[in-house]
Amino acid sequence: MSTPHDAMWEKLNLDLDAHAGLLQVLGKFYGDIYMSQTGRLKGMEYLDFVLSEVHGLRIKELQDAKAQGKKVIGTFCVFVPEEIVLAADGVQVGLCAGAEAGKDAAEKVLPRNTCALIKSFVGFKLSRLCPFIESCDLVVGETTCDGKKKAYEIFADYAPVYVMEIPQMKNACDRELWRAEVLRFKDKVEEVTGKSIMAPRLREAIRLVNDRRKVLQRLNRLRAASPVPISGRDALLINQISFYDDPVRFTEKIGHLCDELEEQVNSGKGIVPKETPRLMLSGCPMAVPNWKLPYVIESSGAVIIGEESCIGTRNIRDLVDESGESLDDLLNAIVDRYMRIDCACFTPNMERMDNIVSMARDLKADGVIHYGLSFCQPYAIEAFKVEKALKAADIPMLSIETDYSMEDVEQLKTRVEAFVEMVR
Ligand code: BJ8
Repeated sequence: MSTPHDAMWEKLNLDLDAHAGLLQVLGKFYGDIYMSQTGRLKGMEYLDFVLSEVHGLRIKELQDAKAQGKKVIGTFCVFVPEEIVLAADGVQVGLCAGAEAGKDAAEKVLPRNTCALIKSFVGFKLSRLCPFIESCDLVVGETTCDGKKKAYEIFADYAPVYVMEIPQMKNACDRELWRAEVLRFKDKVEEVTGKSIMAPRLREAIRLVNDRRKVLQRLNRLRAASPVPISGRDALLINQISFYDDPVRFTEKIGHLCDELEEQVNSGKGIVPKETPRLMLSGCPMAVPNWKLPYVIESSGAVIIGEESCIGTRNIRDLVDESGESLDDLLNAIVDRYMRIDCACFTPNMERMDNIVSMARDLKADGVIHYGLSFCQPYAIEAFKVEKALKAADIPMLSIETDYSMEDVEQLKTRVEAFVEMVR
């Protein structure tokens, strides 16, 4: 069936048949997981619309921006400072992919035992399925885990790739390395966009990204209420869309949604009964359309009340200091804020343990489900320390490793149901 966006997708060199198949599967999946929920907030209609047009109207907006001379910069990691891209009048989009489509193509150039997230973005590119990747003037990788680091070498044969070096420790010399990388990135962004980054624009960009973080912080605070006012699936979707949508519009829409949520909380209304077990997710990021585990959890009699992940709290916990006068002050504030990210790629990474325990307590979680993508060593190994920290705080944890396939859904359901019964 043809759509109004076919000509645009053809121009972007997508494989139209395979892409139509992907959209069809995605639509069905979304219907089953999202539209089957009852009592959703009115504000979620905006998110439903954005998702339905994620490859359509949003891509058209990117093409329009490009026609006006703006550059589109794609990223895979929350370490890439969006403030710098926005200050150079660019548009930043998240490229992490959460679907299996393209897996066969990816496995021709990557080992099979590579994490699903990496296979997904490589597969999307090789199979010409992602209009975001095809819209990018620059794709920014980073040296976080070994899998990603080496995959970018392969990805670079197909797209304009630039890689940022991320320190693995947090000593003074690591901060220096990171500062040098932020400055090198600024130079690269200036080269690609043809714009010089000045203090006033950078301050404005810092405020804009902070405002988006603040509205998501507000959403998280509202989720601490009992009964829980919004499903974990909907909250995850909001976080996922924050990586694609126009930041100003997104912040405004989520602000309205939070107003609605606040009314629900004040009137004691919830999406589920008060006694429903409250679970927190922790671990690897869940990129669109990776909704499998949240669906399994919320159809097993529990509700998700927070995500300790990069598509969740890790991306919004810390703000950049806006008070700097000079360009140097502002860049240093960016360096310091991003150095606080507690990704499992760091060693040691004790602040993550502290953050998980305090988040679980603040949200009054009855238990934590640690989610690791199969073959992700940083998170799989760190799961043992997370369990120990939670045990000391008397919070039960279930560790799950899975990928994007649907083969293990029944098995996951059995394990999650048993855990829900245990914490109930
Ligand atoms: S800051 S979590 S977004 S690196 S799941 S590809 S770690 S093998 S995604 Fe991440 Fe940045 Fe860290 Fe966040 Fe590797 Fe693990 Fe795969 Fe991963």
